[in-house]
Amino acid sequence: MFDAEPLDVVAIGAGFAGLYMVYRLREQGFSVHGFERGDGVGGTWYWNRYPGARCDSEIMFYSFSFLPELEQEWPLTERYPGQPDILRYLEEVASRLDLRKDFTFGAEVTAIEFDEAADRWTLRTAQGHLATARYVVTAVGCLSAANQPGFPGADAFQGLSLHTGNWPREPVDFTGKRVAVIGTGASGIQAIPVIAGQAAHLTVFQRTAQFTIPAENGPLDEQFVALWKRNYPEWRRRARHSAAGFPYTPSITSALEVSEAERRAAFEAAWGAGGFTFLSGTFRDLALDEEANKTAADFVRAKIAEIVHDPDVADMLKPRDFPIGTKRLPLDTNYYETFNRQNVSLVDLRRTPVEEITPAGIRTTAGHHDLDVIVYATGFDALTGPLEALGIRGRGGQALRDAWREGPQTYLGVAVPGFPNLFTITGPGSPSVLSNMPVSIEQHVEWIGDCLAWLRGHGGEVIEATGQAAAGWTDHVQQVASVTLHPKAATWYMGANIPGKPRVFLPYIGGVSNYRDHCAAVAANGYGGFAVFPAPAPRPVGKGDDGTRPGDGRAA
Ligand code: N01
Repeated sequence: MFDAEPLDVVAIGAGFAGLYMVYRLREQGFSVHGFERGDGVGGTWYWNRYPGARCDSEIMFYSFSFLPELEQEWPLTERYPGQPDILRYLEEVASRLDLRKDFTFGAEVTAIEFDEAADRWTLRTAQGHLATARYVVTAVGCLSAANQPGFPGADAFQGLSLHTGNWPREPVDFTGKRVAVIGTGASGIQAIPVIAGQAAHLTVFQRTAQFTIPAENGPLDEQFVALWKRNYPEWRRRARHSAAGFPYTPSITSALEVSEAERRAAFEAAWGAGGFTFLSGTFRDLALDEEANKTAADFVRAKIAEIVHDPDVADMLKPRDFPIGTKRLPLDTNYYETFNRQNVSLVDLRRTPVEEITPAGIRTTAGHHDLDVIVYATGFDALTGPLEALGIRGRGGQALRDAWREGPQTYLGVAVPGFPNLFTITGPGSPSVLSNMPVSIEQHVEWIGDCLAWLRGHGGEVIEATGQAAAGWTDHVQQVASVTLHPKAATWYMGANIPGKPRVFLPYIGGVSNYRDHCAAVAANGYGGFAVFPAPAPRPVGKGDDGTRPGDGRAA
């Protein structure tokens, strides 16, 4: 139970990040409490219960590395874990570590204000909770503020309206229903084949056609699992020191230095194997070079033409206006095949835009679609949205939303100048959504835990990223992105899906391993780029008073 005593730390969110952060700080002897708007743990996996919801990271490395016993005991059944499996996993973590007692659930944080006289944060929830703490750690995820398009008439729809990112707890039965799915990103692409299997009729409203690669999901072989479990520490090490948090070896070959036949064979093999290695494991320059990228895009467009029987529908499904991989590449199970079903139709919103939602359905410029259910698979106000929704006000009462009017300014994606003692797990400017999330979350949690231990050991109470350090890091984030094809596409990585949002590349694409080294160097250098008050006395670099080296520690 939360008893309103002043705390060392408040954490917000009870997904992977919040659970580990609260556990870590509790073990370090800090008084810490978490607030979570859902009624239980799970974060992303609590809210995204839509049919077909499944993780695109393989199950072997979509888990914590700091729980070696659970790692050995947890069943690895399917290649990709479904939403219910991941939710069960996080519930098990919460039970084993006895974490629920350190959280208040059903508590939506709406205001977090820094009191400069006391150097403390005051936090309020919509449900009336009030807390004060020296430090605040946000663990609210990158994709937790649902993007609900403002179609005229949407509120008047008499049927059921659902958003994939805010799905009800009870399963929705689509049997006999006329259903619309608006949006064909990773969520829509997972949901569409499953809903099509239940609904009387499914109409897919597509604004931008997407590339997608077969997931090739299926049961895992027992021998494979046993071998994997025996070598877990090495796989984890490789994931930490990789580009994207996956323990695979990237290709070193250019798509342009091999013959057409070799290129096709590589793409065909990766398509058959399924998964993200279609991009990273085939050729090294698909994300960097337009000509190389086009070879992969052409391959997928040819696959769409092969799979989809109706040539007009196939044509509508072929993505043409962005390089493959610049929008997050979804993995699918029978996505393109679904458009061969008699009960599925496709509406191209570029040709026939939505005019309005009516009480009975959706009217486009081509006519009216009668509907019982509308599923909005329209994505999220990514990375900045969940943070700005917390109502954070830093020095001088400045709102985070105002500080980030031209785009987020962060130092390492974990701290913001003008907002002392605030840490943002997987914030903008960190690898976050470009990586296997548990790997990036663990790195941030451990770095923050080490930082707070170091402050305590050095008598520091306030730590704040300097404006100069944040400006330098923010420039670096943009510069690294500019080497890739990403800025050429209008994507949520660029803030382009939200009207009025500044167009800057939000995550850090320099790689998980480089990023980890960078953060470790900052810590080893006495938290260079941060101002600390009271300033720590000069002391030999390396040893904190609690006996840990900054940046080195792991929880268990
Ligand atoms: O959202 P999206 P998502 N009118 O933004 C369309 C992660 N994820 O929820 O492309 C009509 O990708 C929009 O069209 P356009 C993953 O990182 C992970 O699918 O903007 N359409 C697009 O088609 C992913 O990238 C997993 O033109 C509108 C769609 O809605 C991220 O979440 C599973 C519209 C939104 O696609 C977000 O994926 C699922 C409008 N006004 C998701 N507004 C796993 O690994 C938007 N759209 C499990």
